[in-house]
Amino acid sequence: MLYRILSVVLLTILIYSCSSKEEAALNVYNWSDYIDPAVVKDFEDKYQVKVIYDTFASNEELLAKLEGGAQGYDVIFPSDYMVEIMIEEDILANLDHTLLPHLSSIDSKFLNPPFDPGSKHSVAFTYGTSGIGYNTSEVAEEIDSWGAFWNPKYAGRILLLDDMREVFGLAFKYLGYSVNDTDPAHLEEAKQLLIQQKEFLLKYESSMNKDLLLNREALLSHFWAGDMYQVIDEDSVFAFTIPREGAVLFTDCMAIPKNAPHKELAHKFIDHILTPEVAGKVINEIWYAMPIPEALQYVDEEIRTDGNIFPPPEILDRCEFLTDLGDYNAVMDRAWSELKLK
Ligand code: SPD
Repeated sequence: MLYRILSVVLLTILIYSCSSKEEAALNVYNWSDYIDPAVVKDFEDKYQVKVIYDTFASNEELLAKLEGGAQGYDVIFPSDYMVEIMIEEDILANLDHTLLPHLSSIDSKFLNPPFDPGSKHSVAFTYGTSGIGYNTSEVAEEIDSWGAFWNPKYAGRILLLDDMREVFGLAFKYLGYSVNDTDPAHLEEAKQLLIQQKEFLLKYESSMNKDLLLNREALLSHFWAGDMYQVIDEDSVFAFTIPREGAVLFTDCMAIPKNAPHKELAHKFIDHILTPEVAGKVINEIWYAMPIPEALQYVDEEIRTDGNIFPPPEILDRCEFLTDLGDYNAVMDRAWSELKLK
C-alpha cells in the first residue's frame, strides 16, 4: 500500500515538474541574425525560462505560418506593413502597456506609427533601409544607383532579396515611382524591367546572401543595411550604399500573436529588449538602429555615427515605408509569381 501511495506521489511530482517546465518556455519567431544571443541568455537566467528560437526570411513567410494555424509563437517580429495586415486579420493580441515599463524609452516618433496608432499591437524594434552591398575589390566603380543590377559586367553574380515588396520596391524607385504604387501599368513596367534583370541575376535570395558574398560567388546583393554591415564586419572589402533613387525604409516590430500561450512572459521579453542597456547590446551585435535614444551610450561609435545605419534626414527623405496594399496585394502576388517563373 505504502509503495502504491509513494509511486502515485512520485508520478504526480514528475507530471507537475514536466508541465511546469513546459510553461517556462517562450517561443520567439524572428528574422535570422537579429538578436544578441547573450541578451536571450540573460533573459533565460533572469526569469528561469527557456527561450525557443525559430527564424523566418520574409514577412510573407511569417504571415503564411500564422495564417496556416501555427499555435505556439509568443513573440514575433513583423515589419510595419505586415503589422497593418495582421491587425486587419485579427492575428495580434492587444499589448498591455502596464507590463511594458520601458515603452517610455522609445523615441516618441515611433510610438504612434500610422500602421498601428498608439502602438496597441506592436512596439518598434529596429528601423533601417534596404540598399546595395558590394565587393569593392571586384566592383571598381562607386555604386550609387539600383541601375547596377542591370549592368552586364556583373552578370551571374547579383543577388536580389527573395522578397516581393522589396524587389518591386527597388524597381519602382529606379523607375521614379513610389514603393507603394498601385497603377497596374507601372507594375507591368516594373515586372518587364525585372524580367530583363534576370539575365544578370544569380538568384533571389534572403537567407544565404552573407555566405554567397563572403565566398565570392556574389559580387552585389540587394540587402538590408544591418545585415550588410555584419558582412563588412567580417570582411572590410565590402561596402554598402543606399541608392540615390531612394529605397524601402522599414520599422521592424515586436508583437504577440492572439493565440500566444505565454503572453505575460512575452511582455517581459519585449520589455527586456527595450531596456536601454540591453538594446545597446543588440545594436552592437546586429548593426541595426533601434529607436531608443538612451541605448546610444552603450553603442560602439563606428555604428552610432554611420549614416547608413542611423540614416540622417537627407537620406530618410528619399526613402519610403511600405504600406499594406489591401486588395492590390493579390495583383502584385500574381506579377511576382510570373516574374519568378520566367
Ligand atoms: N536579418 C534581419 C533582416 C530584417 C530586415 N527587415 C525587413 C524589412 C522588410 N521590409
